[in-house]
Order: sequence, then C-alpha cells, then structure tokens
Amino acid sequence: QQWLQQIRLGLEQDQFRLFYQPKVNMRTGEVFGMEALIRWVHPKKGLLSPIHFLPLIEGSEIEIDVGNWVMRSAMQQLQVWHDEGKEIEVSVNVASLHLQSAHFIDDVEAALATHADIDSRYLQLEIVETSALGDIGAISKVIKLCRDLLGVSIALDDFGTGYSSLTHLRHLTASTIKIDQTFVRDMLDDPQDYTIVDGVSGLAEAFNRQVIAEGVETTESGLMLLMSGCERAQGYGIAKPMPAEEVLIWLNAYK
Ligand code: G
Ligand code: G
Ligand code: NA
Repeated sequence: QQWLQQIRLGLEQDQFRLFYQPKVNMRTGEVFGMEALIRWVHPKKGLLSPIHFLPLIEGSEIEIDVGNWVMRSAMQQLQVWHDEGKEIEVSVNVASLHLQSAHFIDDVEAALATHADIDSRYLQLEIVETSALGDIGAISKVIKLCRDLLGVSIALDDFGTGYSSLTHLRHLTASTIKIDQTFVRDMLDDPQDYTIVDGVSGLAEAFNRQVIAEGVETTESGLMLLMSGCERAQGYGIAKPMPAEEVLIWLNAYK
C-alpha cells in the first residue's frame, strides 16, 4: 500500500526514467532499435531496477499508469532521435494486466497521438510470452488491432520459456520473436540449447517473423547466433541499458 502511494507520487514528481538498450544487426552493424527499460530514481534509495518495484504493483491499477507513462516517454524519445536523424524503433514492455485491460488499444492510440508525426511502426510493444496470457483469442484480437489499426509492431518477448510458445507463435501475429536469454547464454555449453536457438531461428524464418536474440554477452555467442541465421541481437556484450542522454554518444561511437 505504501509502495503504491510512493510510486504514484513518483509518477507525479517525475522520478521515473527510461534506460535504453541497443538492438543491432550483427552482420551489417546497423543499430535498428532500442528497448526501453524503466528505472526509478528514488529520492532516498537512488536508482532502482524494475525488479525492485514492478513486482510490488503487479496486478494493480497503477501498473497501467506506469505502462502509459512508459509508452508516452518512449514516444517523446522517438521524436528526439528522429529529429536527430536517427530512424530507430523503440520497444516497450507491456504488462499483461495492461494488455488485457479494456482500454489498452485506446491507451496505445493516445500515446501515439502525443507525437503524431512519428510513424507508428517505430513503436514496438514487447509482450511477455511467459505471462499467463489468459484468453489467447482475446489477446490475439488486441494484437491484431494494434498492428492493423494502429500500425505498431509487436514482439513476443522471452520466447521459448512459456508453456505454449508454439501456440503463441501460430496465433499471435507478432512481427518479431525475441529468443529468451537463458537459451542464448547456455547454448555455448549445452548443444541442446543451441539446437533450440537454431530451431527458433528456423521457425521464425518459416513463419516470416523477425528474430532477435537477447542476452548476447560474448563474441562467441554472437558468432554462434550468426551461424544459426539469427543476425539481430541485444545484450551486455553489445551494450548495457543506458540513460537516453548517452545514446547519441554511443550511436556515434559504435561501428
Ligand atoms: O531493466 P532490467 O534489465 O533490469 O529489467 C528487469 C525486468 O523488468 C525485465 O523482465 C524487463 O522486461 C522488466 N521491465 C523493464 N522495464 C519495464 C517496463 O517499462 N514495463 C514492464 N512491464 N516491465 C519492464
Ligand atoms: O525480460 P526482458 O527481455 O525485457 O529482460 C530484459 C532484462 O535483461 C533487463 O533487465 C536487461 O538489463 C537484462 N539484460 C539485457 N542484456 C543482458 C545480458 O546480456 N545479460 C544479462 N544477464 N542480462 C541482460
Ligand atoms: Na523485453
């Protein structure tokens, strides 16, 4: 209860920040996007990672307020980068409560409307595959509307860790699949994990979806991914999440 109040106050007092982690094409060197990850600059505790506060608000209305703040901030940042000539996409993580709320489409539309000259395809919604994605029929409708009506792109996050990954792949029209970082990390030591990564890359291609590997920490894992046909990646080996102010510097130094 106390946390909820603090977070509400934090939203009012502008205490949240988005950090951004680059998403790159390892073959071409292109930086095609950034994933937005929330941080809380707590007045007493300093910089807090989302693992320290998001679980506390899971399932409460404030989670939706946070989600709306994230989408709007991401749009604002997109505008800044596009004005600088950096035509990258920004992805945001969507809480399953928000996704399943009756006004999710309206919320996305309202966030897009705050920067109407940014093409909506530059906003990507990451939907966690593990979250009990309740009624798949209903979710699939919401995703389809987001895509076809609003023009935003959709990614299935943490792919492979859920109970029904293949059902999700089949029925949710996401443009992108993000291979969960546990497979990527473990594939160096465990051939079975490499087989999973390779299989997901193949599936993505067969289903005409883009695939991104998460958690790329080393050159070896980057090379193995390229062998499996997965060119797009994100991870500490490329860059850690950073404050927006550092992104332009990083972009100019990268390559
Ligand atoms: O940023 P970090 O790497 O510490 O993220 C930890 C977890 O919090 C990840 O699972 C990430 O997806 C989640 N997360 C980060 N930012 C957001 C956000 O804005 N909304 C939601 N729903 N989850 C987020
Ligand atoms: O669940 P999601 O994919 O949104 O998780 C993003 C989380 O993973 C963030 O906490 C981010 O900081 C973290 N992350 C990103 N790249 C790496 C990496 O290469 N290694 C590890 N251990 N964590 C990473
Ligand atoms: Na994510």
